[in-house]
Amino acid sequence: MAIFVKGVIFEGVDTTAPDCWHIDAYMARGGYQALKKILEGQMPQEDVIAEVKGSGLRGRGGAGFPTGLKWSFMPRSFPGDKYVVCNTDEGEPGTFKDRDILLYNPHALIEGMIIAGYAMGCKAGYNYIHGEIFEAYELFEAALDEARKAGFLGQNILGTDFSFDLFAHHGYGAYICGEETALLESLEGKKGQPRFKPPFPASFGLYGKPTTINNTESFASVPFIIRDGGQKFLEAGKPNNGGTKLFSISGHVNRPGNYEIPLGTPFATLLEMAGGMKDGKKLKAVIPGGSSAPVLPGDVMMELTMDYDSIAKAGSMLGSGAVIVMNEDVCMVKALERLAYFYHEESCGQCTPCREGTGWLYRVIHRIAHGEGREGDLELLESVGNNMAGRTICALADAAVFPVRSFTKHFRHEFEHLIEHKKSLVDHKWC
Ligand code: L3W
Ligand code: SF4
Repeated sequence: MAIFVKGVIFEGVDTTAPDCWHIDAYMARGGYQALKKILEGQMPQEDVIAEVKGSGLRGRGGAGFPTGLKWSFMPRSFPGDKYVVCNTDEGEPGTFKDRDILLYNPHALIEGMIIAGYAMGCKAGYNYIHGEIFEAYELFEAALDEARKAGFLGQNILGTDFSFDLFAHHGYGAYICGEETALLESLEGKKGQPRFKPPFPASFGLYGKPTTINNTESFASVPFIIRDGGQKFLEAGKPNNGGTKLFSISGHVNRPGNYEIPLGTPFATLLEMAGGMKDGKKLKAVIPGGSSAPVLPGDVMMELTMDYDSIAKAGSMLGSGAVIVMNEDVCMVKALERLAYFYHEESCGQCTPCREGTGWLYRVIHRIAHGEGREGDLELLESVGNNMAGRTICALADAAVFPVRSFTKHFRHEFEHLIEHKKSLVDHKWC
């Protein structure tokens, strides 16, 4: 995958060099200076959190929740253990950015997690890594060894009284383990099923202790924020949308891959960076933030900038930054069928509306896609969706409903045509 290097994580990283992930290469790029700055300069914990707050960094895993605010939820005077956990359980269809951080710049994540541990008074951290990315897992373990040998992990880091250790944990390949509380259950060795929230992990997390969970990209952005200042990070993006962000572009573009660009960059520019539309075909639709984000018509996307507020205003979500580009040949019914199958397959089954509803959605969309749709099926989809969204323990049910609502809203004529004529409006040989 190509990585277009422009942002705070991949600036100066030569991803074609086999040794780019090593600690020496990282330190030559200014790595671990942020950690030295806070430990040697004895920067108070609250100042570190204030710097992260000031950066405008918003969670890069999907929800876009302000990272500094989340850090400030951790109880300061809690007498027992507290934990910091990284969510590298990247499983959202379209998303493939976090594995590249592990493969090409793992020390940025390690340094970010150590700084987080310091700021929130934690002695241990875990990185929960998706169960199907073996090379990235092994490489991250090797990077942890390097950090330990260099004295950045372990007891009395850099001769101070701050001690912190970090462990990698290989997940099990289930999408639902990327939901933060399911991840915690899985990390504890239990079945990976979401817990009811509240309480949030900040008060009841790993082993029932205060825990902060952030996405890989969020942690990996922290060294830059501490070293160069939150203000500089903020200015790299736009107000309320600080910094640069990794976008994973897939679909009908000439150069799919990860692109790290300032938040607020026009979608048209990003598309151009990715080499434009493959075979000169027309842009039909874009899912701007991973499969859970509502789909938008191509002409709407061409007017938007890639940031949380712009995409939300248009009725979708920036999510994890997974941009799925679809050309004029895509049958939107078939595309939705594939997504519906995914959520049906990945529902953990705890909540009846999700367990049964995802199956209903899939079966109805499947029959429409296969020329067996019935009059009233679109209304049925709407009704099933209304009985799922907002009625379950976690957001997976909502995530299954959003694509159904948006596909049937923006591309209704394709569904109606298939139901009426038992034939797709477009040739869908791509699927
Ligand atoms: C303490 C409060 N903590 C909120 C914390 C909460 C969490 C964060 C955001 O879903 C989305 C989902 C997917 N006291 C708090 C509090 N928090 N209020 O803030 O919380 P929330 O519930 O808004 O989001 P979430 O459950 O983390 C994540 C969407 O992301 N998504 C999924 C992407 C998947 C991947 C992947 O596979 N790697 O990225 C994409 O769009 O649908 O809506 O930490 O504890 N009062
Ligand atoms: Fe499990 Fe679905 Fe309920 Fe989430 S909404 S807890 S995935 S059944």
